Amino acid sequence: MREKQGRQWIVAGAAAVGLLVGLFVVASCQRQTKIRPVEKATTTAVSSEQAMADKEQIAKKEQAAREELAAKREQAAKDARMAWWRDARFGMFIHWGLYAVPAGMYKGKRVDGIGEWIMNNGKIPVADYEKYAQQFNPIGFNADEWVRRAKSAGMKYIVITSKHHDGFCLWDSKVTQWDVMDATPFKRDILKELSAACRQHGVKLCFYHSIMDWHNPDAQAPFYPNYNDTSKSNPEFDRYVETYLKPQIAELLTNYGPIGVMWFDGEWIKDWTEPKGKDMYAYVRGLQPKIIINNRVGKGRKGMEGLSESGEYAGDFGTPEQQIPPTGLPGVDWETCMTMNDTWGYKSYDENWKSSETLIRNLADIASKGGNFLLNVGPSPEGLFPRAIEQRLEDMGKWMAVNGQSIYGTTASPIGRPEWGRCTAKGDRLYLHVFNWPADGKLDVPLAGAKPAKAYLLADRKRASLPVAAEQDKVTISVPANAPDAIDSVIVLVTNKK
Ligand code: H79
Repeated sequence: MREKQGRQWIVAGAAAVGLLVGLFVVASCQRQTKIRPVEKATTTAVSSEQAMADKEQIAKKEQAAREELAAKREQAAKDARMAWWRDARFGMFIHWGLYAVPAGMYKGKRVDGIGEWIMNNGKIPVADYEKYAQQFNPIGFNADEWVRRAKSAGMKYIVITSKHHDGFCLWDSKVTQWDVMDATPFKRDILKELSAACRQHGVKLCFYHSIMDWHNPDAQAPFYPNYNDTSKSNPEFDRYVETYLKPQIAELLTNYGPIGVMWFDGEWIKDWTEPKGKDMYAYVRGLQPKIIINNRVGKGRKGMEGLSESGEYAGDFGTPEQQIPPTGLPGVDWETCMTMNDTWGYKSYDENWKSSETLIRNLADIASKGGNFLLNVGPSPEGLFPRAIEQRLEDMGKWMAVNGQSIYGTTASPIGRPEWGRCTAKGDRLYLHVFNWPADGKLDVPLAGAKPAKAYLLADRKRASLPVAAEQDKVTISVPANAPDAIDSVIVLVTNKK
C-alpha cells in the first residue's frame, strides 16, 4: 500500500515536471510570436535575451518541481518507517541499572530527586559508585515475564536503558568493562534475553541510550562532583564519541536484531552539538535504515516540553517528558514519556503512584492529540516489577482488552476536546471516550452537519445500536443509565466519512 502510494507520487511528480516543461515551451513560443513586428536588429537581441530569461525560468520551475517531488518522496518514506509506531500508540519504558541497588539511599540518607540521578545528586565519586556493580545480582529477572506483562497491558514496544547517564551498560559491550557481563556477579546479557523474548512475543525492542556519560573519563566523569555541569567541556569528548559511543551504538544495532527506536537522551551537555546529532542520526540509520530516532539525538528539543524547535533539526519525533501537550500538532509525531510514581529508576520509598484511572485517561488524552504514551517502569534490584506497577499494568491491560481499537492506529480528535472526555478517530469511526457519563442519558457530540450511520458501546459485543439524533451542529446519542466503565467508556460513532 505504502509502496504503491510512493510509486503514484513518482508518476505524479514526473508528470508534473513534464507538464511544466510543456507549458513553458508553449508560453515562450507565444511570446516570440508577439514580438515579431518590432524592428529586425533589436528583435534578434531582444528575443535572445528573452530566450535566456525563459530558459532560466524553466530551469527554476523544474528545480522547484524536483524539490517538491523529493520532499514528497521523503515524506512517503518517513510515513512508511513511522507506520508501526503511529499504530502502536502505547509502549513501555524500562529504566534499569545500578541505581536500582542504592534505590534512592546513599550513606544511610535519602537522596532527593529521580533515582537514576543518584550518582549526580548524591555527589557520589566514580570509584564509590562502581561498588554497586558488585551488588547487582537480579536473580529474579525474567525477560519473558517482563515482555508478557508489557504485552498484556496492551503495550506494543519496549524501550529499555541500554545505558543511562551513569554509563553502566546492560549488555556485553566490547569497548568497556563497565557492563553487566564484566563488572557484576550476574553475568547475563540482559538485552540479549530481552531481544529473544520480544521477538517471541511480537513486541518491538527499542533502546534508550544516554549521550551524557558520567563514568567515561573522556566525557563527564572528570566533572565530579557535578557530572551534569552544562558549562564545562571535555577536550577529549570527540574521542569518546568516535571510539566509545559510536562503537556501542554499532554493537546495539548489530547484535540484537531489528531495533524499533533509538531513544537518545542527555543531549543538553555543552559538548554535544547539532552537527554531531545529525552525524549520529545518519550513523544510526546507516546501521538500521528502518529505525526511528527521537529528537534528543540533536539539539532541537524545547526543554521538557520536548517538541522540536522549528528548523532543520535531526530526529523523527518529539519527546515531551512528564507532561502532555495541551493540543496535538498536525503532522508532528510525538511521544509523552511519564513515570508511574516520581522516579524513573527504582527508589525503595517512592510510593507516590498515579492511579490506574489517571494512567488510562492519560493514554486516551494522548491518543486524542495524536501522540504515543511511553509509560515507565523501574524494576527492583532483584529484577522484579514492584507490585504497584504490576497492578497498574493489569488494570490498563483489562481496559485495553476491551477498548484497544479506540487507541491503536487512531489519529487526533477531529472535534477538539469534548466536555465529557476525549475523542480519537480511525477511518469512518469516531471513538468517544466518555470520562464523565451523562446523568440525563444524552451524550452531545459537537459534530456539525453529520449523518451518523450508527453508534454502539465498544464494550458491547453485540454492538447493539444506540439511538442517535442528528441536529445541525451536534449529534445526540442516547446512552444507558450506567457507564460500562467507571474510568473511560468508549462509544463508537460510525460516521459517513470515509
Ligand atoms: O531518563 C529519564 C531521566 O533520567 C532523564 N530523562 C528521562 C527519560 C532526565 N534527564 N534529565 N532530567 C530527566 C531532568 C533534567 C533536566 C535538565 Fe535540562 C537538564 C535541566 C537542565 C538540564 C532539560 C534539558 C531542560 C533543559 C535541558
